[in-house]
Amino acid sequence: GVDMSDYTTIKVSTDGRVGTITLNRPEALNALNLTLMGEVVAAMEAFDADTGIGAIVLTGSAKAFAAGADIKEMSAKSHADVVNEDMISHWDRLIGVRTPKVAAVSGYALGGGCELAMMCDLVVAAESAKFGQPETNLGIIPGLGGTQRLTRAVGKAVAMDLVLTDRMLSAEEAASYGLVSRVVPTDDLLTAAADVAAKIAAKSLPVVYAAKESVDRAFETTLREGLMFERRAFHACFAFEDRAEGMAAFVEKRKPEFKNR
Ligand code: CO8
Repeated sequence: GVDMSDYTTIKVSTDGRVGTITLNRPEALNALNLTLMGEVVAAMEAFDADTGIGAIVLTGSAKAFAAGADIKEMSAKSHADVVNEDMISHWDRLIGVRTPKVAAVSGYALGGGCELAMMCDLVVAAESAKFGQPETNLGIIPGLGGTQRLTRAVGKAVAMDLVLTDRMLSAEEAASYGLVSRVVPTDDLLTAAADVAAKIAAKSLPVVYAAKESVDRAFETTLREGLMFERRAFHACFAFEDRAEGMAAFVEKRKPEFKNR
């Protein structure tokens, strides 16, 4: 692992059970270069390995969550370079992060920036947020899930529009199409995202994992298989002490004290 204090393109902090990663390349609107990718992945994996962290907030600046892959870093690369370096597959390590990830998006979330937000489990957007996949302007197509996760989130009509025309969605549009779960005033973004993360982080960790894995399953398999996965995961919850505690607390009209974390 990387020592937290050695990060140069992100800032990392914790508050109780919530870990926050702030993309910090203001000179490039948080463009996702190789260093930043390595640091985000390392910081995510470090939080994931820490059972004292129950949710992660990923955010950028007021002006930009991230304006995409670093075009200056990519511009000189050959076909062989991008095949051999396979930079995109490193981002796939975020899929293995079990701790719920909340993207807090203000300003531009374009190209790889929009894709990074969609790799999070839910997205809270500031009123200023703008989502787009403008890659075709550069002679490339989205490469980190933009044609796949966006289409699953918003449907073919809107995904085609974004991918083929470089249209940007406002926060309100993104919410109405199902890309983001909440829109908040821009000044309230970090508080709102931290509140969402704290709610998740207060719950039983293995129960949160089971719930998240079951929702994710809906995008991977048939309804029948997904329902069976959910049923098994539901049954398995009864093996946790926290299930007994959660139900006892309800019956006794008190707050649960979860211990499996
Ligand atoms: N890469 C590198 N530098 C960038 C990027 C970027 N994506 N975006 C902005 N910058 C830099 C600018 O070059 C500028 O630097 P400088 O001051 O040295 O010229 C600085 O950030 C500020 O940007 P602007 O002056 O352009 O700011 P504006 O407010 O005028 O415009 C925009 C803001 C509209 C966001 C504009 O910067 C823009 O269009 N950026 C590029 C958006 C884009 O095309 N994104 C897609 C990139 S391709 C991609 O993401 C492929 C993903 C494939 C997977 C990759 C995995 C990581």
